[in-house]
Amino acid sequence: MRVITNPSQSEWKKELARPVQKMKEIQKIVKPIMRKVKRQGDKALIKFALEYDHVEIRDLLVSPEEVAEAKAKVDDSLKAAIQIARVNIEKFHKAQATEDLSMEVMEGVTCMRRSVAIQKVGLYIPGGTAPLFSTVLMLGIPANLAGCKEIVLCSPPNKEGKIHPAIVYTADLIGITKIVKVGGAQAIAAMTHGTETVPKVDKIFGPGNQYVTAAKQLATKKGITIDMPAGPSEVLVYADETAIPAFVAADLLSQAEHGVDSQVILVTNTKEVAEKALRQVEMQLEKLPRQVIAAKALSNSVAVIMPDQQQAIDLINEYAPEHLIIAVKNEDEIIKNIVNAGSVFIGNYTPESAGDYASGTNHTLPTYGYARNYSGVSLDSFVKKITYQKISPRGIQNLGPTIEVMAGNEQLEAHKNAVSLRLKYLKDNA
Ligand code: HSO
Ligand code: ZN
Repeated sequence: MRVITNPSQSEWKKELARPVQKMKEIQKIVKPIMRKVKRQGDKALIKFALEYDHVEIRDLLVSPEEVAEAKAKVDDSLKAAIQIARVNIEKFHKAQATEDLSMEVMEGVTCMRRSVAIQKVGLYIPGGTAPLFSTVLMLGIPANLAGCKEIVLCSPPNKEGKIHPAIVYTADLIGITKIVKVGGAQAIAAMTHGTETVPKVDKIFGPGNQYVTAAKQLATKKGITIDMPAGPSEVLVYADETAIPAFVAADLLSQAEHGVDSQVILVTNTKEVAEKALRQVEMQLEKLPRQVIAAKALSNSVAVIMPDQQQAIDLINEYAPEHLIIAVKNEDEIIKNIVNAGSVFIGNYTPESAGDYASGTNHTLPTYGYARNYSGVSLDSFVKKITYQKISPRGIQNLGPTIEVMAGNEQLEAHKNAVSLRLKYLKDNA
């Protein structure tokens, strides 16, 4: 990890630059995949499984027998942990529901707003070295709570042609019945265009590698929305002498172990705080099974010594971290001034892992600086809000003249007529 001291504001962008994403080149690979899936449906998915996952898939859909097999493979301690996480995530997301709105804004003019579920959603769950069954909870639970009519989950098959048992178990637990053995860009293509097995969806959620990200971007050109633009995961820890160096290091490493392109940033008020934490990083890194990945991520990462608190806050807001851990004495003061962050973890006893798994907040969060203008996934991500209005005869008499004046001034005569005809009708039939 590089260490820099008190960089001037003009240097922040360069010093905290995120790893570049070569999206254009990746899209060149992904476009033909999208096209093939559109044309050949399931046949293309089976072909890509052979080519990329090196496995022959006969049935793309996970069968009830496979669900039972997965259930038997997940041990009881994991089942109990998933249950606790599930309850917390359900509680916090259920509380996010907003009341439907109905009000008479002026006599006879009633406006309403109602949340309606996005009808068909697709959840992508990566497999590979770290099968993220926790993401099944983070996406599946709010989709259920919102009342989405169709939920399809896609995840890549392993060498035995199976999705990781914990992913299948978790999906089944929360009532997802359409679990499909397809990964990578081809999974996103399937949910974009629809195949015999995979329904075409309205919105696609979930993390993934650069191919998945590129495919999700292409999906948006086909009228489908996505949870948010994705980049590699990241954490920024702001620590002072009240922080416990071993905890700071563990938090940095928990993010670093996600992938070689993860980025971790440490901001401290003094050189001593930074040195103590970095010493701990070295010690803990040695013992990690994923130390090669974490070490590579640390090489993209930086510790910033920033004695001035206001400057530190400005730097955090400019970087807009996906995860922000605050381990400083005047935490309330800092938090009040944070305006760009995906999710904030407060105090020495709040590791990012809590939010990653089980505290109740969602772990699908804006990366790559998108915390400036995006929220993390929540119940809201699975609904859209429809507005309604109903105007009575008295209401149109009250509001009509206002509309007539505005329409007339925009020189939109037909708009004006839509009111004038009604007002005349009411007058004639009074
Ligand atoms: N830190 C990841 C989420 C995750 N961590 C899942 C472990 N499992 C992105 O927020
Ligand atoms: Zn994580």
